[in-house]
Amino acid sequence: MKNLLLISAALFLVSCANAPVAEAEPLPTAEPTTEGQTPQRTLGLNQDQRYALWKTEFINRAIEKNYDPVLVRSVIAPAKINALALERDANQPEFTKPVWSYVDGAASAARISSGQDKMTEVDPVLDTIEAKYQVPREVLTAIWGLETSYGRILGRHDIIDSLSTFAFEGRRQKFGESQLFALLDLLTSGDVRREQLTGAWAGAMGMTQFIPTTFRDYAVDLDGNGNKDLWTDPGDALASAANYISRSGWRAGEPVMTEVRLPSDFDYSVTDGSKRTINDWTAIGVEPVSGQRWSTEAGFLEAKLIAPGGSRGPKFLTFKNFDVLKRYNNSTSYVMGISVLADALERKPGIQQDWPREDELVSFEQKKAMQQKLTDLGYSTGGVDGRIGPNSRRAIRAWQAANGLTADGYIEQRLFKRIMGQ
Ligand SMILES: [Ca+2]
Repeated sequence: MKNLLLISAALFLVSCANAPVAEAEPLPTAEPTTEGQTPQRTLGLNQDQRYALWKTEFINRAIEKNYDPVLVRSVIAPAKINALALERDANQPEFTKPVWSYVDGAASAARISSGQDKMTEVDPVLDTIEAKYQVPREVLTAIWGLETSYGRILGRHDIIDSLSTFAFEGRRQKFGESQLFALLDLLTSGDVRREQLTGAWAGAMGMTQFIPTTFRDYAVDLDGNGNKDLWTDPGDALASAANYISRSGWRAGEPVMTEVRLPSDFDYSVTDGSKRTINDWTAIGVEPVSGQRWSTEAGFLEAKLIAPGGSRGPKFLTFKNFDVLKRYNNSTSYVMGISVLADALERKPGIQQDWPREDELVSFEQKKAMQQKLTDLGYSTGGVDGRIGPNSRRAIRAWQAANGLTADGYIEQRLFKRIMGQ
C-alpha cells in the first residue's frame, strides 16, 4: 500500500485516473463566536463569584441533559479560570506572519529531518494507517510536525479550565460550552480519562491538536487498548488525523497543490476563487513549474489558482485536497506549510519561484484604514475589520486595475501608501 500510494502520487502528473466525485459534507470545525453579555443579576459580583455561579448553572444544565451528576460535578466543580486563555483570546496580533516566513518555518531543515526520523520510527503503524484511510504518510507526518513538533509540544493547560473559562464569559461562550459537552461525552464513553485532558490554551489536545468536538467525532483507538490516546501514542494520533481527513473528503492519489508558472501578461482576476479544470487552466497558459505536462486524466480535475505573494511571488493550483486540509485549520498558510513539508518528507523539490521577501507587510490598523479608504473611493471591501478576505482582495484588484497596475489583489506597504495617498 505504501508503495502504491507513493507511486501514484509521484506519477500523478502523467497517470492520475481519479474522476471527480461529489463534494463531501462540510464538517464541524468552525468556532462560532458570540458577544459575551453580562446578565443583570450578576452585576456587582466579582469574577470569581460570577464563575462560581456559572459553574452551578452549567452543572444543572448538564444534569438536565442526562449526564451523570457525579461525573459532571467531579469535572466542573474543581475547575479554575485560565487567565492566560482569556487574555490571549482578547488580543488581536498587530502583524500576521508573511506567508513565506510561515512556510519556511513549517518546512525548516530541522523539522524535515526530525520528520524523516519519526516516519522511520513509526513505519509499521503508518503502513496500517495508509492502508486503512488512504491518506499519505507524508501528509499525516507533516500535520504531526506542524501541530506539535511531532508530539514534543503538547501544551500543558488543563482543558476543562480553558474551555470552562471560554464558556463562562467573553466572545467564545458558545464554542466553550459545546466543547465542554464534547468533553463530558468523551469521559462518559470512557474513551479518555480525566487526567489526560491537557493541551493548548485554546482547547486543542494531543499530538494532532484536536478540539474536543473533533476528538469525540473522529478520534480512533487504533491499537484497541480501550483508550484514544492522542497524547502519547502516535498510532492513535495519526490514525485519528487520517480518519478526520478521510471523512472530510480526501481523494486518494490526487495532489494538494502544484506550483505553476503563468504567462507574463496573465489576467490575475481569475486567481483566488474560480474553480476551473486543468484543461481550462492549460488553455490560458498555466503550466506546472516542473516543466512536466498534465496527463489527459488530470485535465478534468478542478483546481483554484492562488498567488499568496502576488504577481511577484510563486503561484499554485490548489485541488480538492487543499480544501480538505483547510477543514483541519482554515488557513491558506497552514495548508501550504503542510503541503511543502509533506513534499520535503517525500524528498520532492520545494517551491521553485522566489517570494517577494523584501516586501513590508501592512499592520492590522493599516488594513482597516485601507479598507475604509477603498470603501470611500467606491471599492466596497464588505466591511472594515482589518482582515483581508475575498471582498477586500476584490476591492484591491479593482483599484489596481483602475490605476493601471497588475490586479493581483496583493497588499504590501508600497501599494498601501499609494492607495492611502489617492
Ligand atoms: Ca489506544
